[in-house]
Amino acid sequence: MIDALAGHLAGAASVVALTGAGVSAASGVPTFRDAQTGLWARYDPMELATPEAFARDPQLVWSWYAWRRSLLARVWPNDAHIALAEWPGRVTVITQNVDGLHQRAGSKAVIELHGRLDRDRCSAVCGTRTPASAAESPPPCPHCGALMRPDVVWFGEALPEQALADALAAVRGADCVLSIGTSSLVRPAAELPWEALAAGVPVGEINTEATLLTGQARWSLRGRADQTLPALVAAIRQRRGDHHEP
Ligand code: BV8
Repeated sequence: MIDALAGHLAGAASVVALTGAGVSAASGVPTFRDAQTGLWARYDPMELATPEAFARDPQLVWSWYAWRRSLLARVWPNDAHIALAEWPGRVTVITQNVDGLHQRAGSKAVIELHGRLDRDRCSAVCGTRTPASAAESPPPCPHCGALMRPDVVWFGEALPEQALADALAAVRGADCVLSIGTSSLVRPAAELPWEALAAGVPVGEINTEATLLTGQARWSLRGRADQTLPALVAAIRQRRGDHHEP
């Protein structure tokens, strides 16, 4: 299956990689559905990652993000991020992840659908954004005084308009869309491969488990992204006769 996909990708001028938490798993970043550890084991991320939770208990939500930020401080991009950063040809990464690991691996064309954990933004409407604060409690917005919050998209919140528009244009105009390390459950991100299929763009999936997309994918590789992507890049290079290292 990897050879068939490599054969198509070797001739593809424009590839889109839609990535989820499974791509960062090998870096030690827990996926959203992993059981949370320690103090946070009793909380459901889906409940905490909401504006209602922040309005109800800003300190609790802020502390959860401080814990997640502390985990991120100790992780590095893994071979999946590096394979995408060294992709043989043009690749646009559309990520649901908020960890910034694609950019740290060297990817240049990255569309972030759900924001970034290393940034804060004003919880009111002034739009002020700052680097993530290490304060114990949500600091006041330097501009309007409202509480600052992590600059991520919570459940029930709209995705950044420009990012979503760019993502839709990218998948519709691609020669191939790869859905990598995502359960394909969270919308509207999960709709992007379907938009590609509707535009006649073939879809491949790389995931450790089957998803709702698997039946529609022309190529479905069951495996870890940090092992499958490097093998796929090597197979593409071989097909192209690219023997130089990146
Ligand atoms: C919106 C930032 C509307 C925050 C995140 C009922 C039906 C349909 C939709 C809804 C509904 N009820 C509510 C909704 C909408 C909701 C939604 O989709 N809910 C789902 C769960 C039913 N969506 C929203 O609320 C979105 N907004 O709809 O707004 C609107 C419109 C206009 C105006 C106002 C409002 C906002 C969604 C964004 C939420 N924010 N993150 C934070 O991080 O704290 S989502 C968060 O969870 C992640 O960013 C990620 O996107 C998601 C988890 O998904 P995955 O990345 O796929 O990770 P997951 O753990 O699920 O899967 C990992 C996969 O990898 C697994 O399949 C595993 O097998 C695989 N894997 C593991 N290891 C590896 C691997 N694969 C390869 N290699 C490995 N090594």
